[in-house]
Amino acid sequence: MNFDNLKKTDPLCYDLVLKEMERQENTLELIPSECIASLSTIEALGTPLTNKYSEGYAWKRYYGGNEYIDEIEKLAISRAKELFKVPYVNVQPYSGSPANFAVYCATCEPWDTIAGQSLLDGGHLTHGWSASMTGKFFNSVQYHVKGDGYIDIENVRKVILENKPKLVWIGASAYPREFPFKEIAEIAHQVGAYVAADIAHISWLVVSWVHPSPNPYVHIITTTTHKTLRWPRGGMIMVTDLWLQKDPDLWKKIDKAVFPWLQWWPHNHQTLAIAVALWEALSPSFVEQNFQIVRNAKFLAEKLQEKGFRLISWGTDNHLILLDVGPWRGIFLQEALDKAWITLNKNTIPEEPVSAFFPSGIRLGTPIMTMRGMKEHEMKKVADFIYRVSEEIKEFSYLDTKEERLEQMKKFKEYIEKNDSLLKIKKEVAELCSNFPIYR
Ligand code: DSN
Repeated sequence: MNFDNLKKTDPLCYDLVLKEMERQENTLELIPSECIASLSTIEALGTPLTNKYSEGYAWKRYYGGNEYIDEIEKLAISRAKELFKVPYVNVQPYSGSPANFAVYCATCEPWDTIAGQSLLDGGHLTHGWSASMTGKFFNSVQYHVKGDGYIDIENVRKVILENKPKLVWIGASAYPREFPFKEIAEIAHQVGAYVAADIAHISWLVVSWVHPSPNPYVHIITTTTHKTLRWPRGGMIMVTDLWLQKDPDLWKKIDKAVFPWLQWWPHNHQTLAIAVALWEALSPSFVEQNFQIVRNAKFLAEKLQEKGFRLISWGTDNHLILLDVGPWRGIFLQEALDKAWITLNKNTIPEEPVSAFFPSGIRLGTPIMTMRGMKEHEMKKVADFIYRVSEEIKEFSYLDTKEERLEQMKKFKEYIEKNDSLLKIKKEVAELCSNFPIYR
């Protein structure tokens, strides 16, 4: 990759890009929602398609000069229909959150009741959590997982039958198990709710048939495009045959919700990159890689368990693993691992004893490592790195008073800054990464 023009025009930004690329190369990236966009999609993102305004949909634009943009958007739509086996797709949402908000606009009136999995139990902000406007503009009721980490179907039944939501979300950001699409949708259908599956984290599993598809049970499917699909950033909304059976015209509401209710101008360079990524995803190597992501996650989970870590739900069915590391330890581990160039995120666990800001868990996943070519042999090393970092900071744990905790955090930061073992692990991590370059 070269950025000669950027280098000439803005050396400061050029330098920051190089630094970030170097960071990505040398880091073991375990955040399960991140991926490596392919070089072709990155090239597509850098095309002059970004110059064009295209208010509206293909062949119905307000501005002229959109004949090629129309072709591109149509191509993205037809490839998405083929990949996801759905009759209707909108590829214009800027990302997952705007896509989800468009679903609310298409199906609900303000203050209608909606239901989703609680954020603290692995759910997503946009499924009605109070920190998002979806939890303020709607009467949000939340369902939970059980102490063992699996979705509590009896709780789902109670929440839905008692509150009769207009819209029910199925999907989450930190759920290591298969989603019970059928069970939740059957309950939601009893109260006549719209059912939306947000498959952002697992869309690649669904299209590779590694996870059962929600298509037969739900009306709407949303996804981001930049997680394990290996695509550029963006969002999509799909309508299934089930919805078309219910109301053949309802897809028009989705289109209307995206444009003109919420967004105006599609990001054409992004649409192009999505079209290219869809083309790549229709190839068999895409499916094989997805199987390896799951194999790596299961193997890594096993190795972490052998090292004595407590896994939520005792394992994983997908690309992510949730570890219960103890109160406040989520933040300590995230920061110490960062020093060793291992990146993951702190996360709440089921029945979280502290809070989302100082949670008791960490969330990690295998997509990027697998995309770099790492397999089971490397997963064993990764488990070992995490264990060694955890041992290095084992004296830091939750303290009773706020003053004690603040004092301890200060000491912790000084400690990890000067820790030689973390530095040694960082060198080993960089060496491992150097054998698996991101863009070969
Ligand atoms: N915040 C994203 C994640 O990391 O899972 C979901 O939107």
